[in-house]
Amino acid sequence: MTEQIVVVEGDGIGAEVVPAAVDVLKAVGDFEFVEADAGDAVKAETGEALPQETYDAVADADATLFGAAGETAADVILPLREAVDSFVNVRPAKAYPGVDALRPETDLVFLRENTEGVYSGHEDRLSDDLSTLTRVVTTSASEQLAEYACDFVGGEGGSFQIAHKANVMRETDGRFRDTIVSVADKRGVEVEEVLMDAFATRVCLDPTQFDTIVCPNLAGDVLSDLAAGLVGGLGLLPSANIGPDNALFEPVHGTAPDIAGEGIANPSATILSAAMLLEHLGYDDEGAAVREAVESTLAEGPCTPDLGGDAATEDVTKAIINKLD
Ligand code: GGG
Repeated sequence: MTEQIVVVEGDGIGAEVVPAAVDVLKAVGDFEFVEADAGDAVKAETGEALPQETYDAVADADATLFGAAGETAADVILPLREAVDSFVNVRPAKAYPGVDALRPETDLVFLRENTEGVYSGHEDRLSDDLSTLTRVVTTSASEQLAEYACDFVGGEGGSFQIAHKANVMRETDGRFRDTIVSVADKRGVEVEEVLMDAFATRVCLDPTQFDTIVCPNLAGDVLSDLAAGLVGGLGLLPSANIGPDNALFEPVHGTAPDIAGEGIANPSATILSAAMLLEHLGYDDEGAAVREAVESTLAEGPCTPDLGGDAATEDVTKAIINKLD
């Protein structure tokens, strides 16, 4: 059976890094690619940022590769994650040999709650003076994340950290924390609790204190971007939005409007996201080969300007593909 991969470039550098990753996927497998639109440009043209046919295609696909969304992020990314029923956003943040990193010893994976918290979309303008946001935390979503985290660290005898702020948001982060700890306890998995503000400091000072960090939605978004700063930038962080039967893969970075259209965006994050996609579909050898090709290209060059080089997106992509032949 040929798997169907939906490809949504989105805005800005999404239109440069996603085709690069598709070329890499074509080099290692035989997939059916279906292109679908979403984002600022589509909204300007049609009035809606996420056409229903894109939502349906993503929901029905074997997997989706997504680029980036700009001003319409809330109208695109949140519903797309909902389309795959994604309860966790897996964000590895790893320093690679050859890349000038603030903290070369960094090797972390963030497991970010993916549908709730302050990204639940319940915002209201109540008056000229007052806007509100409803923060949603359910036991069921927290349990699903906790079970995934326990499996991720190998089950009984494993361990992970949880970054929360339950000392202030006692009800919402309290429920999140209590549920995660209770599931982990039943599974024989050790949990270290860290207040998320303290985590931000401690991870900068010594990232080796942490390995797998479970976070509420916004904290996972922010803290993984912080970790990107430790390893050499956002051009290096891939992510996987995992649902029970479907998944969507995207670089952690956004549209990068400052360099969009110049052909110099770092494709590594999206190509590493494609490696996660391959592994998700069961192509473990191909996924590992793509990851190794990215790692050796980061070590030997060429590299894009964000990493101190002067190569184009296309040059880096070709170098990665050459290593796969
Ligand atoms: N490729 C991911 C992207 O477009 N990031 C921009 C952004 O605003 N992300 C928010 C989020 O990941 O929840």
